[in-house]
Amino acid sequence: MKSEKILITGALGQLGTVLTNELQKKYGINSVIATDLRPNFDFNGVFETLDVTNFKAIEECVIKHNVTQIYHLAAILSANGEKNPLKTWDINMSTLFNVLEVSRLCNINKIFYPSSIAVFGDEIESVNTPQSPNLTPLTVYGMSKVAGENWVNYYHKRYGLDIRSLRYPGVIGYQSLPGGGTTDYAVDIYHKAVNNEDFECFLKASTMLPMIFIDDAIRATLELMDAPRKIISIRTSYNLAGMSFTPNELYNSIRKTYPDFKISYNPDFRQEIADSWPKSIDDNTARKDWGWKPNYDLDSMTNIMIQKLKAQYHSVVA
Ligand code: NAD
Ligand code: AKB
Repeated sequence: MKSEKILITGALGQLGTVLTNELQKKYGINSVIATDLRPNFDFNGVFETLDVTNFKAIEECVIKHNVTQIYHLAAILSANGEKNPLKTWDINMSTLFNVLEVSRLCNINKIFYPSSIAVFGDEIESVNTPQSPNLTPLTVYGMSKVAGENWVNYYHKRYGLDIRSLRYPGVIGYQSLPGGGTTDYAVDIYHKAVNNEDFECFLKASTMLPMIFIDDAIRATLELMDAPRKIISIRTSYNLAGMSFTPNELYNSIRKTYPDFKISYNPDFRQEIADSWPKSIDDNTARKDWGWKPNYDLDSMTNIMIQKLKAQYHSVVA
């Protein structure tokens, strides 16, 4: 067990729920300070209600708990972000600035900042999108992540902060629900299938997007954070790939277990966002630098998703 004290922002979100649990296993339940805007009175471990737009509140929390590492997950995602672009920019940027400044002033050892495939826009090669093309995102969320990547790089170069970052694809997991993104359909569809309900998809059947199973996403995060400092060659954010599929391919994978499952397509504003994102990602730099390799493909993910959700909804032992 290492003597680190880890602060997580946005800990009640889709990724935070699972990452908090893994960090508790790795560092000990009392070494992880989970925080979120919303309170959680049943939390298993140390929890503080914390609004990351409040600089003083973060600073006090870091000092109170002798925090040595910060995982800054709090953000507004792509689809929700488009509903109020200026507010999204404000929240995504001010929370990052606060975390960066507190980290600098309080000598935080390591920081994790999640970026996204949303940094890419309409000037990319959409198949095997490389690490460093022109970044011209079409969403305010993507713009905030591009700016965030550059600020993270700046704080590393200017102040020596050890900040590490991944451009996650759409994350798919059974433990928590997604929080307003364009890739959310790929989680929602499993919940419908397991409950024997029809599914209406907000993207077209042929929309190919990069995705990753939650176990791979969390393992990538921990592997990146454990890698020796000197091998980290990317200080903006690493491309990361898991798998790529369309709604139709996902539907067919689920139908291997639920042959009567029905899907219909009713694309909305999220179609335009998805069309501006890559179909697949070249993550060779992550593979070369710190040995990244995903373990899950579409069918292996589908098997686990169905098994775990069945257990949750129908109390079958998984
Ligand atoms: P989520 O929306 O599920 O959770 C975000 C959490 O942040 C929520 O619990 C929310 O209450 C909290 N939050 C929002 N504003 C806050 C504030 N001012 N102070 C404190 N907490 C606040 O998001 P997620 O899917 O868990 O994503 C976590 C991070 O990973 C985000 O930065 C996101 O951009 C990034 N990411 C996620 C995905 C994905 O598919 N889930 C993909 C790429 C990148
Ligand atoms: C979203 O769809 O906004 C997120 C992401 C890929 O960043 N899941």
